[in-house]
Amino acid sequence: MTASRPVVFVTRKLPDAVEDRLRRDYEPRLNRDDRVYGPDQLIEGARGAIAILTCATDPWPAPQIQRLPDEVRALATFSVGVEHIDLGAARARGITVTNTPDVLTEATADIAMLCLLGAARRAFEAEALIRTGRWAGWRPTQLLGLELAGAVLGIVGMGRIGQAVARRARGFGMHIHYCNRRRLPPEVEQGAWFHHTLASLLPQARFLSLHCPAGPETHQLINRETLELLPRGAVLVNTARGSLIDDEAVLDALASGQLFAAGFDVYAGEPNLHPGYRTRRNCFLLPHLGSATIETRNAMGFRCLDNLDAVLAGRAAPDARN
Ligand code: 8YV
Repeated sequence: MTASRPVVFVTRKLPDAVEDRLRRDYEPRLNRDDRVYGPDQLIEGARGAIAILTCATDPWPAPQIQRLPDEVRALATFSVGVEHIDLGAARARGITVTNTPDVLTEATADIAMLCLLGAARRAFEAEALIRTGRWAGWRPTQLLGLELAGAVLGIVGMGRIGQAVARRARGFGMHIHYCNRRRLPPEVEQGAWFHHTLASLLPQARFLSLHCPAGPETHQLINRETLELLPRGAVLVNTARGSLIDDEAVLDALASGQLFAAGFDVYAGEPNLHPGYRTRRNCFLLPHLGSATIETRNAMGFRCLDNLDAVLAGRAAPDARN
């Protein structure tokens, strides 16, 4: 007779290799159709489960966490961001929350560069010219963009992903300025120019890339006032979270030329982004692909499982956040 294995509720469809490991070690309750569950379905799915493997698309505010069955001991999120989970409420229920740092750094930094290049070199307009059959041939003045080499890239939030973007941007000949809670040691800073405040960084940044976590402190930190501090014709990149920017203000800046272009991978209210973006030509828009490589999504899943293994074995979870 085989001992019954712990039930793990998995809220979204995960890569095959991750689901295989789940089947090997647990009794997984999988989401085969990848439907986004509502609050009641999330609670229903958690019945009898000892752990939940969740995603940033599932909100876990305090009232929702309070409804969870008593047996739930771990909530592992398949994301580095944890703003969708009330960490304090989980702690109060004795539920360990874990995330997936490190493993998605390089993939997300690649997408930031794609957004930077896509915006600076007008990739949307260029693709559309070809796909709509309107390209009449090469012209000396066709779709002129902005040069990265020699320009300043301002990085807001110089954590793991911000640093990985800085490494890439240096390879493109960019000068790095950054704003962070604290100054980095020289060997990490690599000559980057530190700014104590956003107000000091923005006037320097022809290109600006956001890499700070979402939260009350960073809510709409890019707004009408801060956009005015950028040099005219700047490029804004956001691969962090949509809540960092005021969409109306950004759309006005894109229309007035205060922003030359924007490159976004994340949006407030995903997937229902502000409709104004869909019709603006000077935007390069991706559907939240930051960590979307085969290697990274597998590694994120394994990282979640390493954390669940630890909590369920009574060990400290490597990525406990609460
Ligand atoms: C995730 C992300 O893929 O890790 C994060 O915080 O933004 C993405 O890499 C996404 O949030 C799905 O959980």
